[in-house]
Amino acid sequence: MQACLELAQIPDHGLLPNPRVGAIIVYQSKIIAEGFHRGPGTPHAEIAAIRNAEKKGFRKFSQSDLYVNLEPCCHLNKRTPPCAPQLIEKAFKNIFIAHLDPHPLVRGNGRDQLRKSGIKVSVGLLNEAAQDLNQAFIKNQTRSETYITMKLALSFDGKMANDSGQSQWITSEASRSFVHQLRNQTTAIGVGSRTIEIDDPRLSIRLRQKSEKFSKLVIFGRPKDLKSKKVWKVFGPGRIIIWDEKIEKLPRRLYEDHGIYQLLVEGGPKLASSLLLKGLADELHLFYGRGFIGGKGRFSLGRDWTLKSLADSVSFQPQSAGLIGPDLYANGRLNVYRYHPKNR
Ligand code: AOF
Ligand code: ZN
Repeated sequence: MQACLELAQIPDHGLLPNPRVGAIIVYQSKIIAEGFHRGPGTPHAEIAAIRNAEKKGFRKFSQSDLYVNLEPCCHLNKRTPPCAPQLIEKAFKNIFIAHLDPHPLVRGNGRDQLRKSGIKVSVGLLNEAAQDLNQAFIKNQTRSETYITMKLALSFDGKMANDSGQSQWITSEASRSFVHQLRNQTTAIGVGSRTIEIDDPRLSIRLRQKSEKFSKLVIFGRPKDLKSKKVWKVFGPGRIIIWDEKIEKLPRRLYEDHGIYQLLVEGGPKLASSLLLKGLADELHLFYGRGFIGGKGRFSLGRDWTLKSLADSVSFQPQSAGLIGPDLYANGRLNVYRYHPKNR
């Protein structure tokens, strides 16, 4: 199953609304073929593995086991035909699944179809690790809400700009190019209107193919003179969403009204502070530049918070940390989403 999780992570672009899935076929204790999902409209991992096996002339599926990190799908009227019937046709001996699919039309139905055909199905190998891999998909499917990640570029003493408002550049070119990889994973980018007014960023995604270059942009508040800003040229009116409602409604409204599966918020301090304090940010990407910039901290994170004690701190669960160029990078989660259906 660990091999499935590794395969699932091969694509360097986001797959949403689809999950990351890897599959392997094992015959007589040997891996015969591997497969992984490359995104909406392309074959699911199990089918990719079967095709790869067939390409090698392999036919003994009924004496083989299949490992896949997500329950095989069984629902219709979507981009690709359901996988469960195709696995039944191959009559696998055993199928090992990490966790059930939280999609409302699956939720154990795929597993039940497979079992009815006589295939032995076991659910639960590396369950938690597999769910960690698909946090956005699980939040989308179980709550109908957008998964919200946040990138913060901070000086080493935790400021997002110096007291005169200068923020370009607190982190190095290496970190800024890594941010393009983060943008490549997401459905939409979010910024505060002050960032648009003052920094006038392009917010483009260097790594994407031309045809799918631009995702959506959510601007918090109404920036002055938007039509003269670079993002107006990059995204165009059809892809810009102006958010001026209560921030608490953000995850549901972005998901239901705008089809945004994942939002990457890129500052500034007021917006970031409010998303953090209200528990709306699900995941953090922290970049600490190596400079101490001092001052009063007009643009430090949480400047307007009035937390009574240290016990009230907003804290996250670190997942990874290291150096990117000269900068310190840490990634962590504030919210964890799990699909553990009862009686299933
Ligand atoms: C799997 N293996 O590799 C994926 C699954 O529109 P479609 O046809 O791509 O179907 C998308 C749904 O299928 C998705 O929401 C999820 O429930 C399931 N995705 N299932 O067994 C895969 N990508
Ligand atoms: Zn499928």
